[in-house]
Amino acid sequence: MTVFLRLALSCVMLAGGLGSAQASSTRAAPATHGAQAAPAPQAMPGAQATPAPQAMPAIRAVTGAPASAAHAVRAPAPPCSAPYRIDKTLPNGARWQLCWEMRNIEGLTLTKVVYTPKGNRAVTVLRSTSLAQIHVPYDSGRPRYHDIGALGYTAIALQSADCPGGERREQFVCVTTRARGHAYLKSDYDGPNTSAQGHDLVVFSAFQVGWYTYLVEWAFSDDGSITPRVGATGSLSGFTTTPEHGWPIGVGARTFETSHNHNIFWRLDFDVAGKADDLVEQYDFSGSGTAKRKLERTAFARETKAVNGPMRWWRVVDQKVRNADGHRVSWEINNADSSEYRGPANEAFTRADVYVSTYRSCERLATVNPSPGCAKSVDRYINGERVKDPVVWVNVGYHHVPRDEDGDLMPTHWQGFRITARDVTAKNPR
Ligand SMILES: [Cu+2]
Repeated sequence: MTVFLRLALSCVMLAGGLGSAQASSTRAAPATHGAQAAPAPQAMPGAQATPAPQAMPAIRAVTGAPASAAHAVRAPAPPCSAPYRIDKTLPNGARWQLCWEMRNIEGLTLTKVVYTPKGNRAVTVLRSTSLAQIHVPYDSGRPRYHDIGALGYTAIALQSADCPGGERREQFVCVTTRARGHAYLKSDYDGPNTSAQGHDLVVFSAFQVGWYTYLVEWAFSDDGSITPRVGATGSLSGFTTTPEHGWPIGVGARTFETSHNHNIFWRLDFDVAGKADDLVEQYDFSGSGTAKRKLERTAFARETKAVNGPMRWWRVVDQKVRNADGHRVSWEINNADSSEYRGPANEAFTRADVYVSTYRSCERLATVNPSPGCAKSVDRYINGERVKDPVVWVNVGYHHVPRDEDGDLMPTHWQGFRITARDVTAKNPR
């Protein structure tokens, strides 16, 4: 039954005219590095998106708004039409506003993300965010997939049970709310405890890429934080190898399922408190092995790549807009949960965990970038230019060593990172 469904899916995709790009990403054959063909050009943020001629009927492009509307600090209704507009006030009074669209190449893309803490002004956070690649190299050296080339075409129509408590938008997107545990709890010597439960606005889509189902999700929390993450489920690909590259799956130790990495790249075009004056900074705390720790700040005025390190984090700060305490408004980026995969020399894009480039509309994917006349991978975007409008690329790896429990259906394995409000409000806006 499942085999039939997969074959049917492949047939539908090929009938959609996707040709070699889709054949690569459905894993009909091992993709050679950089071999994926580019689908039709797609509109970029702020422009009118037009459906590609060969688009399947189920995939919709979204009408955008004039670019000038994207950078207002104060936030009226997001400039997108009703099915593509998300405007949610969570139980504690925090409000998130954004637009979504399903792009042929990147898949689910969120734009014009605005946060309004309870009792405070609205503040822009992101001009757009989407996945930029899912690189899947196997421990035996082959295959080495680049699963994003035409992700939008692989979107799965969600059923009611797939979107619990939420609303489905245009079949492919679920918008829902989830409890996230204690927002805070404090005891009081004389009286009852003070506590509250927190909530997330969650926006996700699911994509069928070969045997894998990828859940692509962003959670917008009522404390101003954002958690982008991807869950891989569906089925294992079934590649077998020798014992040093895999793990025995099934009875005895006759077949070894190949271990592999999922190196997922996100592209985040930040507009913190408006488009202007954004700067990316790196923070380190030296003094390991001693009793003290000393704060060290590094400003990324020019395009830079960076690797993870103990206690290291980054932030995108608006150098002019301040909160009521006079502190600059920023969002912090924490990428502490990565396997930090480093590939061979011809996969230089795996050699860093965070890249900061200045905005260029043609720089869309972290590898096999489809834009004509543009560099092909994120490591090549970094060439020392002054960063006027920062785009942050976050690379999060997960090393998947198969286990018996992965036998169908495969339990979802999640990977992602955190973006936290830092000095957006002068105190907890609870
Ligand atoms: Cu896996």
